[in-house]
Amino acid sequence: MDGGSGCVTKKYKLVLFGDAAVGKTSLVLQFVKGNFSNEPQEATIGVAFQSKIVCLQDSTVKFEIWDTAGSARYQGLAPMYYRGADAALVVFDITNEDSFTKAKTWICTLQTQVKKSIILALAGNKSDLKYHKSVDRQKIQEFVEENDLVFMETSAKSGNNVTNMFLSIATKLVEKEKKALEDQATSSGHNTTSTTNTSTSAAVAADSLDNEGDDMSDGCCCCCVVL
Ligand SMILES: Nc1nc2c(ncn2[C@@H]2O[C@H](COP(=O)(O)OP(=O)(O)O)[C@@H](O)[C@H]2O)c(=O)[nH]1
Ligand SMILES: [Mg+2]
Repeated sequence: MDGGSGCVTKKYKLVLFGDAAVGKTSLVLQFVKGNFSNEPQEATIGVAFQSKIVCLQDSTVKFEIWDTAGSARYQGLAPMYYRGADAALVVFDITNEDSFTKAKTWICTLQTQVKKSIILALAGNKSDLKYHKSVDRQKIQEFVEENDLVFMETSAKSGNNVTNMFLSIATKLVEKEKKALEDQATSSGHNTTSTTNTSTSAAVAADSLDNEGDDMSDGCCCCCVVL
């Protein structure tokens, strides 16, 4: 869609997975609304939906964010949510080894069950609790490299790396789509002049479905974030 600004908006489905209480809902709320609550978030029932627009230099990405419930009770529903996903963000709590083990299982499931082109990202959340860290960084790093993941330590509480994480995923999605189009053009014998440069500077605009009076669904950027 071109909202008259020359920006073409691409929609991508992004699904969050991970153990209960690792901070999935808090990360989404921090990203979409800039809010954090120390109170436990109301346990997600099945899935919660949010959306947000992210403007890169030469394209605009609309994330349709599916925040799934971490509890075992809802895990049978997972295929319904990851089917057709363009990106998955698996979250663990850096102070909780079991949640890292669970995150590895999620990554493995997604690699085997979901389309090959999916972007997989891993967030080690609660980085503000640095004195409580228990998951070994070396182990995380090895896992990230072996599986070619986007990885960041994040804090939904302080906001650390929250926007960066989503912008990195957006950038990867756009790059991947451009490459696929170029490959297609090459294989059909056409020349393409489209650029593969993706911005390192980006801007974001909130498009939460329940943002009161926020009518930015086709809008571009309100503030700049440098990756
Ligand atoms: N210290 C700290 N607490 C967090 C962070 N993210 C979430 N929490 C807390 O962890 C609990 C579970 O968060 P929630 O978003 O509901 O987790 P979810 O079950 O994975 O969606 C809540 O009490 C949050 O306030 C974080 O980055 N740092
Ligand atoms: Mg939740």
